[in-house]
Order: sequence, then C-alpha cells, then structure tokens
Amino acid sequence: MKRLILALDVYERERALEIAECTADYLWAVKVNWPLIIGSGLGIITELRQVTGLPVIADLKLADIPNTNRLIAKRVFDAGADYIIAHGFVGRDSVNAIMELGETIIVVEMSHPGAEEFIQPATDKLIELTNELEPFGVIAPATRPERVAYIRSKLKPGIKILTPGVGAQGGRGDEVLKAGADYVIVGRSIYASENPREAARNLHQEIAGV
Ligand code: NUP
Repeated sequence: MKRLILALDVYERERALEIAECTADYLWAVKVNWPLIIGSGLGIITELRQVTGLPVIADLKLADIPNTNRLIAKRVFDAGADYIIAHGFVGRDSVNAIMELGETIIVVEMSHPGAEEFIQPATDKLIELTNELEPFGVIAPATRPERVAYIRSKLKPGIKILTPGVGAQGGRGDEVLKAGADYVIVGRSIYASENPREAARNLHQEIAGV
C-alpha cells in the first residue's frame, strides 16, 4: 500500500513534472502548494495528473469567507485537483463552502514550532468541527507523533490523517504511521535530494512495513 505524498514545492513547471514522473511509482498522491502554482500556473495540476496518473492535493490552506473560499475552490477543482486543504479556524460555513464543491482536508494542527501558539490550543475544537463535517481527512503534525495519536483517538473512524513534517522538519515516517497517521507528506527530503527517485523509494520502503 502506498502511503507517501510528495510535497512538490518547486517553482518551475519542467522540474516539477520531471520529479513527479520519476517518483510516481512510490507515491499515493502529489501535493501542490502556492510556490508551484505561483511559479507554473494552475494548469500544472492537470499536467501532473496526466503525467503521474495520481491524485493531486491542492494545499492552499484556504482561510477566507465562504464566498471567497467558494470562488477559489471552484477554479482549483475545475483545474483537476482531487482534494483541497482548508483551515478550519475560519468556521464551519467557510469550510462547508469548499466541501460542497469537492473533497476537503481540514488542518487541525500544524507541524512547525509556531503551531503551539494558536493552532494547538484550538485543536480540540477543530477535531469537533471535523467530526461534524466528516471531510476526507485532516492535517496533523508528523513532528509530534504523540499529538497524532491524540488526534486519532478523538477523530471519527474513517477520517484520514495526513502528516507533513517528515525529513526536513525532523519527523519520522514510520513513527507517525505507528501513532495513527494514514499518509506522510514529504517535500524537501525528496525534491531537494540528488536523486529524488531513490529518496522516494527509500521513504516508501521505510514506511511500507508499518
Ligand atoms: O502543518 C503543516 N506543515 C507543513 O509542512 C501543514 C502543511 N501543509 N505543511 C506543508 O507540507 C508545507 O507547506 C510543505 O508543502 C510540506 C512539507 O514540506 P517539507 O518540510 O517536507 O519540505
């Protein structure tokens, strides 16, 4: 089973397509974030789907009023995105506006140190919101496996946990999967490595046995 998601945070279209193509064998999905969309345009989503045959996750962390979230999500789903990542702290109406258009992933906690300031104190409420709305999944920190275990214990069964923070941010894929994550998201440790295919293969093997 494939549980690795590539965070393709490069600007250049050709480099992005090249890395996605050579790592696709080891991936469940490709995640695009603002750097790639700003650098290459929204059309990169369609191209990545064509080149890899994999689902594409648009990590826009939408956090706006319902109408603006809807306007953005519409174009991003139309471009071929299979999932959109959204912030939950803006409230259920804003998240619902995206969920009405397609599969959504809600951020319940982030992986960086600053997440402890504002997001972590709100995690319980974000989990409540998630359990009520039942989106495809949530984002939780691979840098804090104990928090992933906690989030898993509170989350309705069936809601997937996707965890960034493996590699460059210090988290370990096998540990976070053991804690209850379903997928690990990895960027720099793959795309900035000398041999992205080899790096993806190693990560895939590290987590395949969990
Ligand atoms: O809490 C989060 N942490 C995080 O790193 C939520 C995210 N969406 N991300 C994203 O995951 C981040 O923006 C980047 O696209 C990827 C991690 O990349 P790297 O640290 O493996 O290079």
